[in-house]
Amino acid sequence: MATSPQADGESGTVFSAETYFATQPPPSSLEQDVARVKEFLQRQLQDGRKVVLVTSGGTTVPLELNVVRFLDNFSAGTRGATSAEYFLKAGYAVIFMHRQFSLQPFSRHYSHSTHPFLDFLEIDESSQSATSASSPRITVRPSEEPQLIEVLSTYKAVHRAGTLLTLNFVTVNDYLWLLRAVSQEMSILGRSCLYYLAAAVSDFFLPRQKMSVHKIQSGKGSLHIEMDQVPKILKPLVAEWTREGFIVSFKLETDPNLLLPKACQALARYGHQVVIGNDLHRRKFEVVFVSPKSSSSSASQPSAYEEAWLRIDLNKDPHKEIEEDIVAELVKRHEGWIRNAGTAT
Ligand code: PAZ
Repeated sequence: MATSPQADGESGTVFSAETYFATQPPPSSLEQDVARVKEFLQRQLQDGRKVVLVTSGGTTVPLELNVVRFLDNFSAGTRGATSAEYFLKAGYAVIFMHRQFSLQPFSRHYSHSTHPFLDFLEIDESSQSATSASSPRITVRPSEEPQLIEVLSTYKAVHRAGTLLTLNFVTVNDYLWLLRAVSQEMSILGRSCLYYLAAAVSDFFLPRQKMSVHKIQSGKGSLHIEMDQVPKILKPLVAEWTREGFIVSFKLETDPNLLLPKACQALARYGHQVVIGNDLHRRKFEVVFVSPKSSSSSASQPSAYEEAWLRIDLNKDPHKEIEEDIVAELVKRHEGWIRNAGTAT
C-alpha cells in the first residue's frame, strides 16, 4: 500500500518512490516502450552483448496540466550522445533514453545550431542536362566528405547490427516511469548491464494534484509556486529494480568545493559503484570518478572513497572528447565487476 507524501519539516513535501508511482500517472507511451525494450534485450541476450542504459538531456517540469509553461535546464545531451557512440564502439548495445529533441548519437555531429547539414550540401546543376527532365543531384562539399563518410558508415553499421534503441522523455514524470520500467527489464542481464545516468533530472516537481488545469493567468502580481521534492530514484534503482548492474551516476555542481562531498554522500546513501563529478564550466575537459575503496569497511566515512581525476588538454587536441576516456575507464571497471561476480561487490 502506498504511504502518503511526508512534510519535510521545512516546506514542501517529500515523496517516496512508492508514493510517487502510486499518485502520478504513467506516460501514455510507456507500454509500447517497454515492449520495444523487452524485444531489444532478448536479442542482446542471445548475442551475448553487454548492454548500457545511457540517460541524456534535461527534464521539464510542467506548471499546468494543459501545459503552456514549464521549467527546464541547460543540458543539451552532449555527454550522453557522445558517450553512447563510444559505448557502441566498445561493443556494447545501447539503450539511449534521451530528452526529446536533445542531441543523439551520430546526428549530433550535424547539430542544427553548430554544424547545420544544409550548409555543406551543394546542388550540382551540371548533373541536369538541358534535354532531360531529371532533377539536379545533391553533392556533399568535399571538405565535409571524410567526416560524413565515417559518421554515416558507423551509423549504418549500428543500425544493421540492431545495437541501438532510442527512447524519449520530456517531463521528469516521463523520465521516472521510463527509468523504472527499463531498469526492471534490464535486470535479466545481471552483471552484464551498465547504467550511465547522465541526464540532468529536476530535483523538484509539481504533483498533478497541485497543478492548475489551464494556463496560469497573469494579473495577480507575482507568481508563487511551491514544488515538491522528486523522490531519490537511485535508492530503489540500486536496492530493488536492478539486480547486479554496474551503476554510474553523475553529479553536477557549480561550487567546486561541493563536488567531492556530494559525490561521497551519494555513494554512502545509495551504495552504487561510481559517481562521476563534474563542474558546470569544466565538464568538457575535467571530471572526477569517485568510488568506494575496495578495502574500506565504513561507507559513512569520506575516507571510504577514492577519487580519480580525468583531464584532457583541449589546447593540444581541440577535437578530443573527454567521453572517449570516460567510457574507456568504465568499460575496464565494468569488466572487473563482471569478473568479480560471486565475490565481494
Ligand atoms: O548534457 P550536457 O553534456 O550539456 O551536460 C552533461 C551533464 C552536466 C548534465 C552531465 O554530465 C551530468 O552531470 N548529469 C547529472 C546532473 C545532476 O543531476 O547532477
